[in-house]
Amino acid sequence: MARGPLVAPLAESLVSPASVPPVSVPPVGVSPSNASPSSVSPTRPSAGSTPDLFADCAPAAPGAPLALAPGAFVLPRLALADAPALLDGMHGVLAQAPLRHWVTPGGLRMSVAMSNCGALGWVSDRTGYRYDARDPVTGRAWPQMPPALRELASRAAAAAGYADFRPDACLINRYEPGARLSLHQDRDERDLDQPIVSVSLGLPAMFVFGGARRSDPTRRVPLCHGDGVVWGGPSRLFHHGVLAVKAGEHELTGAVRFNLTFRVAG
Ligand code: MD3
Ligand code: FE
Repeated sequence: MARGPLVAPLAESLVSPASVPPVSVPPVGVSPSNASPSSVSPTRPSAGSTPDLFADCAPAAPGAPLALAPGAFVLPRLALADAPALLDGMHGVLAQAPLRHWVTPGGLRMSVAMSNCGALGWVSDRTGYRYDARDPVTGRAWPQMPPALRELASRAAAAAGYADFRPDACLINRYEPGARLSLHQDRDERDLDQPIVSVSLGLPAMFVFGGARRSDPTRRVPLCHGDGVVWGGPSRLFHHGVLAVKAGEHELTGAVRFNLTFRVAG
């Protein structure tokens, strides 16, 4: 992914391709893929307010898919029942490929700690961002993607209309309190017609979601423990980020938030 600079540029410089192919399979069981943002639900108006993320996350059961933007669907609490198995699988990966703070090409240490599983992993250093078959820290191939993770990703993609999602990369992000991800696009994957699936676990976070241009207006969407999101079609290249995670305690993850993103990278 081509992460944006940690300090936003003064002028708009990034513009996505003029046309992004629409998703090839229309989402089933959800609003039309061109649903307007107003079909997004019950996020409270965030401008000027101090959202209580824990209150936003109160419904502790899976809910109907919400159209977030063209091609983007939130799957509320999709992974709730599978969360313990997902965390088990993730911790197995982290025992082989420990979390680390990458350095950006600009020389800044990322506040989010990362690792990967699957054939390819997202890495960053002073030379740039890339997908790599090896973990630069251990020199070994990334651990295999645990079946529980792969299956959840495929179930999420299917729920948003993508029938044969076969990710070859899973990026593991760990947010300690204060960690954040500045506005960026994910565009280092080879086939941008393939969606990205994300699963959030543990502490809640406020996700920031913009548009094709860095200067487009943004909206805030709380992401809760167990939430799945699928980003495809026109929204695949939309700018997005995560506000600083607030301190808290989650019964399964303790004082941190994890986010898993599943990608077809190679
Ligand atoms: C929208 N991670 O790893 S997941 C990332 O919560 C990343 O850790 C965030 O952004 C996190 O690159 C957000 C949601 C997400 C992932 C990929 C996207 C949203 C996206 C790609 C395109 C558009
Ligand atoms: Fe991203």
